Amino acid sequence: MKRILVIIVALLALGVGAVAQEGYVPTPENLAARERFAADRFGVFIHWGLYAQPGRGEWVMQQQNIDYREYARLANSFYPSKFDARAWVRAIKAGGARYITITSRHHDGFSLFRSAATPYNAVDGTPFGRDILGELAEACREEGIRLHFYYSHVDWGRTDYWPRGRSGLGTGRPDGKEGDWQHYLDFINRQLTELLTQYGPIGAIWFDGVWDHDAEPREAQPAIWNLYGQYALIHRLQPGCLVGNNHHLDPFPGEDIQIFEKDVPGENEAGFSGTAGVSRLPLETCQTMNHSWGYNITDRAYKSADELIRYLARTASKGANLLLNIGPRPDGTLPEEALARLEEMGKWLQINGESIYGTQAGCIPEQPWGVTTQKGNVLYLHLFKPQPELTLELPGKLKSAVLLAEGTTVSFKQKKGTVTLTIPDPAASTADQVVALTLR
Ligand code: H79
Repeated sequence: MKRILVIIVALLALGVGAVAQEGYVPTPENLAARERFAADRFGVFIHWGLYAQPGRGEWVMQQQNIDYREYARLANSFYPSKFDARAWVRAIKAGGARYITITSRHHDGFSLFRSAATPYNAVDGTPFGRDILGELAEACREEGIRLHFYYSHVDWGRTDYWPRGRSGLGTGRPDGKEGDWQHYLDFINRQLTELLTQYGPIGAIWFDGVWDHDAEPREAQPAIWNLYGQYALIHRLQPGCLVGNNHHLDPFPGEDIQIFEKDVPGENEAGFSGTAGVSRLPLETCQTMNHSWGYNITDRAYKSADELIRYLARTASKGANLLLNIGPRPDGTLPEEALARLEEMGKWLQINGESIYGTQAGCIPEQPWGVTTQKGNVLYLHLFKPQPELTLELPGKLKSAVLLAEGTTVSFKQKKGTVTLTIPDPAASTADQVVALTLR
């Protein structure tokens, strides 16, 4: 196996695209897009595909060792009669999210969009026959919210995906000579071209799956997957499109954002970010609302709206975006539990958004009472529990302090670098009470 990959790597290294993004210098358009992205702070992730039907999450094919030919029959019953892209986008926008990242194709290999590269797609391969991503792109354009595409490097159903990696070994793909890795890489480029030419401006391409070949070292990954070729293609087609890759490694040249899976940057709470440091790129943390990405019919373990609001503040306090997931049902609707949480987050952001959007990591690291974000000379304290009185060391002299929600003045005493605040109405909001401190 190792020898095969080494040969592939050597062959690919000769390819032109393979080195195109080394020494990558982002264009001015790209840098502007990074700034917009970082200012957005909150996006909604959508995991949707054929796997919504069995309702056991997007890894069901691997977990149940479903043969790919049998799994593909799920396309025959893909008919989400209640799918309404505009309703999704409106709910997500009202929830305060500024962008949507949707699975254009997950590890199961089914494409949610019109693709000439494979008939195994929503338009040509299902009775529904509609271009899900096309409808979503139109609704996003109308509602003024950015659209990002998730794209899987792994494919559990294609015979040209060979050598196989660590996952999807029980799905019936032949482990033999039928494989044609170069053909698979060409297929990826064809699909990326479609995604970047069929749907208007795309905010980001979000790759996932490099870890499938993590038996090979980090240095080998760009050539194995033709990452530099893909990144160059994306940047050529849309210079402002950001490239992110959920490989759990330090970023490679050509990547514009760094992704953390179920992990506030620097904490490695899910254990996926083991060897990755926190780079200077814009950061994004993706997280589930319950325990599943794709629709899971029995997963009722939803985090509360308050917890999610605090998680958003915690990611912002580390200078990162939160990409919060929803797994739509097979009928095309978003689960009520998810809608209710979005609504609560939207209400909170309506009032407290100033302390999240366009902010940077706060100069005071996480404390027992909460976290901080900042913008210019304003420092936002996010109080996670009732805090009648609070003493802090500040980097400058305090000019004024107010409760962001009510606009109520917070009285304070200042002496030599420390300030003591008296919160007039502690825990008016149970989720996160924000105090805005204006410094001189
Ligand atoms: O799309 C969602 C998931 O389906 C996908 N990423 C999110 C956003 C994902 N699921 N799991 N992972 C990513 C992490 C991969 C876990 C692994 Fe392994 C552990 C890869 C290598 C070790 C499982 C066990 C696969 C091979 C061995």
